[in-house]
Amino acid sequence: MPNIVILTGAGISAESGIETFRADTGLWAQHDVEDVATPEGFARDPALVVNFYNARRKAAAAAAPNAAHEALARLETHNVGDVLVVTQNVDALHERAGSTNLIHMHGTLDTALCAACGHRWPAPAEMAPADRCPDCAAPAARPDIVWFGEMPYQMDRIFDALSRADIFAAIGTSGNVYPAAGFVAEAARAGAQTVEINLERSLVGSQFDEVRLGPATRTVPEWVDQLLERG
Ligand code: BJW
Repeated sequence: MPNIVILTGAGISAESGIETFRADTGLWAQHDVEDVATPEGFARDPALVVNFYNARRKAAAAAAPNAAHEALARLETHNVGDVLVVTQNVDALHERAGSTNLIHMHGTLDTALCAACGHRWPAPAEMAPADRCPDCAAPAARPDIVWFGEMPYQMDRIFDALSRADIFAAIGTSGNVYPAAGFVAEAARAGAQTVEINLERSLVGSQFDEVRLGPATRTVPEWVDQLLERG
């Protein structure tokens, strides 16, 4: 049975109504990335950052998984291989669609993190900058999000999976942000067949064996159906 590693980015949730980052009207056109997605920005203005993520949490809760999320969940249940989804997305649409072998490498909107002791707890719909940690009581709550300059989560597990991958797919990610943009090179080094599924070629598109262009709600179910037919 093949080991299948799938990296997803904002493009897979775009048709669920969640904004991407680098589109002309995307999140980085509306907010300065240095202000809302760095530890320094959080130290300067915690209220601005917490409110940015409160609004994102509200938008994510109102969205529903689409046919692309559902197709990846279907791939996992059909047992044609060992399927690991590594998402850069902080929404919960993969798990709501039914994926269980899932890593949120850039964190999640659904938990809060104590910057003092590392404790995690379910995030309230509206976090406040002075929220206290329920474990150590420090007023040090922050969104459980990986900002620029911070180490993404579960990197050992991800690199181990990439080193054993037979198939690697990157779906709806622009290839701007590392280490995720380097996963195709890691998987190719391990001998995996690599496929990019995106509206347009990403910055690292030339490194893939195959590129499938189109909206994820069409291209991902097509790709999954072909894998399932192949058995
Ligand atoms: C569709 C579609 C549809 C649209 N259907 N497709 C120089 C060189 C190399 C690295 C660095 C460097 N200088 C600094 C770094 C490191 C830095 C980095 O990469 N910077 C770059 C900007 C250069 N990285 C970090 O700091 C990371 N940490 C780190 O490196 O630690 C050290 C380390 C060392 C060694 C090993 C491991 C670690 C941390 C990165 C944290 C990223 N954080 C953010 C924000 C937080 C999360 C959040 O708020 O949600 O994560 S930034 C933002 O970008 C977010 C995303 O997860 C991430 C990726 O974006 P994504 O998903 O690709 O979205 P878009 O909008 O860019 O693209 C959407 C795509 O979808 C497009 O391609 C569309 O075409 C497509 N699409 N609709 C199909 N319907």
